[in-house]
Amino acid sequence: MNHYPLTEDHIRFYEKNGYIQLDNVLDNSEVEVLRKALAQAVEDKNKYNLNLGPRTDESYAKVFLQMVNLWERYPVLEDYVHNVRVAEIARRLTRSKFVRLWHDQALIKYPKDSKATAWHQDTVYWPMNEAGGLSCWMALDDVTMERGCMWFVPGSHKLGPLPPIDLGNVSPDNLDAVLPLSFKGVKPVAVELKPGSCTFHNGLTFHYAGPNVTDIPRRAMATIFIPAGTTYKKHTHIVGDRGNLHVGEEFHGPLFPVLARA
Ligand SMILES: O=C(O)CCC(=O)C(=O)O
Repeated sequence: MNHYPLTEDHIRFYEKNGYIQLDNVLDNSEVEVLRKALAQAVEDKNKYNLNLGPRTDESYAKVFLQMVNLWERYPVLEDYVHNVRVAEIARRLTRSKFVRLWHDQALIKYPKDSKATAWHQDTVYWPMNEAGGLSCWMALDDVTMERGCMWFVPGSHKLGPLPPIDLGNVSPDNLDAVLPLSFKGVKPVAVELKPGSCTFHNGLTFHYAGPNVTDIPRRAMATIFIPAGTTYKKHTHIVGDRGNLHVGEEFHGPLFPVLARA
């Protein structure tokens, strides 16, 4: 497996802005494998109750189809979470000895009756004492603004954790409602991606995705990584309370495998 040519400048950009765009991380054949696996998961979603949307809130279903921990069911997606080229980027961006998997998720924003993903930080929904977790959001389609690309507020990870937002019940575009005054002048950045290109974002960085107003679905496969030293805190989360961890204990065990190590 050849490593992605990540430079010290990339790492510094990530540290300063809380996100980074990296192009051509996967090639066409790797993207095609993921598309096929997602198509299978979509077909299986009722059989295995994979879609988190209806389980949380009806309005959520228009935001996206969200299927988590697919790596446990589909060997091809297990291979993908272990893709060292991707995981090694996460390890180096966090300057960590190793990174573990927190969970994966397929995020498919269907066209037409589509809602935006509201501005939010991720970390505030996660059962962890430390910040530092980050997501790789891999585009499997041409993801333009019209198709619901991701937007980030540069530097907003430096705000630290703010009170969580009720994602089903907010006006999704209202960035002013979620950012403190000190950030009012900071312009969000839209990141359009080609298939196989991705963003990595810090779990504290405010991000958003617009509705999909095109005719085809927007498919993304996200992997969430946690750096060495991340410890467990009791907190309700969509993936459930997994791994029998004690409060304050470092994440470990087969549900949170190490994916890259220095
Ligand atoms: O895919 C989206 O619309 C939003 C994804 C997101 O919030 C995330 O990956 O943290």
